[in-house]
Amino acid sequence: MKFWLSALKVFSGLLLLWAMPACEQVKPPETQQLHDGWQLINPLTQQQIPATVPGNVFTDLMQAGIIPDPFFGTNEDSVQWVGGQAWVYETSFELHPTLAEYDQLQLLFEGIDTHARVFLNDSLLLQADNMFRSWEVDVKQLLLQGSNLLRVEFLPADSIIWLKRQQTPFALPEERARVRKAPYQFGWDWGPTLPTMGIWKSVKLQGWSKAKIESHTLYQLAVDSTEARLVLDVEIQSRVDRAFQLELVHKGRKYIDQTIQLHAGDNRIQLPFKFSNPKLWWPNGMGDQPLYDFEIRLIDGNKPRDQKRLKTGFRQLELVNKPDSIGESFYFKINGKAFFAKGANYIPEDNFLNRTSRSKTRDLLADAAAVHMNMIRVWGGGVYPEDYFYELADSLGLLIWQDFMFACTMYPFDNDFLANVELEVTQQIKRLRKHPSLALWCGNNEVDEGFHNWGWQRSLGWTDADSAAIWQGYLALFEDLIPALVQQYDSMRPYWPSSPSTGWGRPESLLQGDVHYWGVWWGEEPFEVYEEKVGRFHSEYGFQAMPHLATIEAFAHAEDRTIGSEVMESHQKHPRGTRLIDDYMRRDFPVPVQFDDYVYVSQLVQAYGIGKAIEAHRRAMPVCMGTLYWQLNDCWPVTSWSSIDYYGRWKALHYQLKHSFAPLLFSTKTVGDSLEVYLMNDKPIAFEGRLEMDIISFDGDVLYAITEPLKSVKESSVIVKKLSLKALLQGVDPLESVLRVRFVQGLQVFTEKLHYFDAPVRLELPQADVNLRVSPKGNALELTLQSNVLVKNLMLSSNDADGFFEDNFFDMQPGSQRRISFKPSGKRPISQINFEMVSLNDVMHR
Ligand code: BMA
Repeated sequence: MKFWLSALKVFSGLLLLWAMPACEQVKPPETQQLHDGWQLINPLTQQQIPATVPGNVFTDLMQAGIIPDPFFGTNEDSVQWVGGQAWVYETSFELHPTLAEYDQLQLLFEGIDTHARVFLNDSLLLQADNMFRSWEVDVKQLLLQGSNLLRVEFLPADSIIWLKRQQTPFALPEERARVRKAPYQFGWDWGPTLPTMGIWKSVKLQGWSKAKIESHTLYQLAVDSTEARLVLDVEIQSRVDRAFQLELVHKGRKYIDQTIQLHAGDNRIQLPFKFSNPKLWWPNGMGDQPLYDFEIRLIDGNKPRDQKRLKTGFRQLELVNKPDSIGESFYFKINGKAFFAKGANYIPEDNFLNRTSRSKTRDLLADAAAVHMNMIRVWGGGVYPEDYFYELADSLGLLIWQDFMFACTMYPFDNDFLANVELEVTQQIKRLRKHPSLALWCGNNEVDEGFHNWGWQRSLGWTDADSAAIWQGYLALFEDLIPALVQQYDSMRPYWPSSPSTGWGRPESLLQGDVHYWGVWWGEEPFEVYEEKVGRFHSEYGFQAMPHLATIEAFAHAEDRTIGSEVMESHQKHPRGTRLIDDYMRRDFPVPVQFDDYVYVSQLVQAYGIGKAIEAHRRAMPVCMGTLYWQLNDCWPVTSWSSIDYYGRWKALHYQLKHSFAPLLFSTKTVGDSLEVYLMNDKPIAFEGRLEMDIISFDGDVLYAITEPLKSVKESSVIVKKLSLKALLQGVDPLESVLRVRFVQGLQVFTEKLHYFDAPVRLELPQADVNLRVSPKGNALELTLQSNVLVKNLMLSSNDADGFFEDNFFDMQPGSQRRISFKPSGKRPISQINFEMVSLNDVMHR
């Protein structure tokens, strides 16, 4: 039987060979990159300067010394003309001889930003109008032997917006919605207005003959550790009606080896197969991230006509959104296990996207994973990140909540707009669906919330008919078109129309779906409100802090480094930002006079507030099952909600996340006269040991001590101790002492929490005199710190601002010693690195 089968295979292979023209050579596709020799032309002056592709107008003009760095001082204002005029990019190239041999030659632009006409040797090739899609055009007939001229003429987005506005009877909340261009470039409450233009992604010629693989993925129908039931989904463009062989290979073994009949045109082929004993892929903190390499081969005769690699991990992911006794749940389950999502919102890493890189993204995402995050939300006002972003997320175990790029406004809904979005969304789904990290597709950011709560109907003077039409347009886009595309091309992935599902001012927002709780900050409520307003899944909430002092120094001269200066205000994009930071600081912290102290305390305020929110959300598990604060990173140096600034420097908040997101954590809550001690345990195991509670005066006297056995419950949040505050504080001055709660086994401290009885501003912190010794340790430096009294929020800093402290902004207990390792950046000799310290004690005693 076996013999006959293989004989049949050989025979059909021979048949295939015979069916091909005798002289035809089977060559896999090849590409020729067109990144060289570009010139940027100003059509108003005809001035030409060398240009970088991929790139954009601003960075080219900066490189040529024509404009100053828009990130410095108030330069953003003086470069506004750049985004307001037309620009031309031009290069010439010769076709590689090997490419000329292909039947098909296509010019591929992976991304054009945004409105442009592309000419090849004076023929109009295409008119681009969407930054988020790629463009592919047949050019074989247009290419010349010798030199070819490629010219891309850009129009400013504002001129297109203006034209489109003339053709519509009503205004949109943000007119930028009329173009498919990264929303944040038009200015945001953390970002400058720098609408770039340019060829922002790769441009290349690609040659192929007969057939090529257009897209590919593996659908995971059902996965467990004994078997994965999968479907290979491949799209093939063919110029011939002919049989090919399709193979799927992993480690030399063919999982699929099948004859497929292609017809000229687009072909979609779906082939089921099974994979035994897969090692499961888990989010960070829950297990490993094994990834499997597959090769998909399109065989013509017996040679590869095309081949693609696919790296994926096996996991079964589910969004559980079901009515329950409270309202409607919202949580994720992976490989059958419900888990608490911990993470942050991600915005583009730069205004000039050509300056981002795999290594910068790796650092950022590694910093997220290092503080126990397991989920990142790619927010809908930016761009769809590069492939490497998802590859890194796959390998770090960071699940991705992926918004489509729509944010904070209503959108057009004419047929052209919908057709444009359809292409964009289809391309993005096909590009990203193979990643095990991709958890959820979400239609938009705050569009539903905005329509129902932000008063646009009145402020924009919409008639009832306008309003109804705009809402119908919303439904057509987010409840109809986009989910249908997700269903068509990525049916195993959940879709959620809008984040949040309900605006934070409405009571239902805490009972169902996801919520962006902005009562704190936007609503100016005190941080304590975070403890009451706990929803089912917090996909946003946040508080601003100033960036690292060295980051401020990179954009402000010494004389501009004062609170409220013009330069500082141009790097604070929230209209009430400076005042709000000050107001919240005043409530709970001392307000320093010195600028550098103010920067430091602003970071403590943020860490204090967000720490309260995270603990409240985690305490409420399993009613609440996720907390993604706003925002992980910045796109330029600015005062913002980020926990890591533009230069990758950690604010106090990011250090604190190590504790707030730790799998095992104590949290305290005051309810009337009682103090409730919670123990949160995200791990699938129970820990056993002792609970130790001590009240220690700031000078080190132990005023109260109890110890008792303690066993944690796996994957839960439980109250492990309830105490009367009155009894606890007998003979204790609450402003001069701290309660230390520890979970101990033998000499090992599983987790520890310091609970203060009042806000920092009211504590009577003693004068601190921290002793610091520095000694080399391998490539790092080790700092040994010692204090006799309690030190609150000790900040270490160095003249090597890009060096990294293993821990920072921490409290030191009286009589304690800490060793902190410092990893130098390599930017200055180790012998010249020095350190400084400041604590809240110091600020209070100035
Ligand atoms: C959220 C985001 C952003 C904004 C942030 C802070 O709602 O979606 O629009 O930057 O608030 O205001």
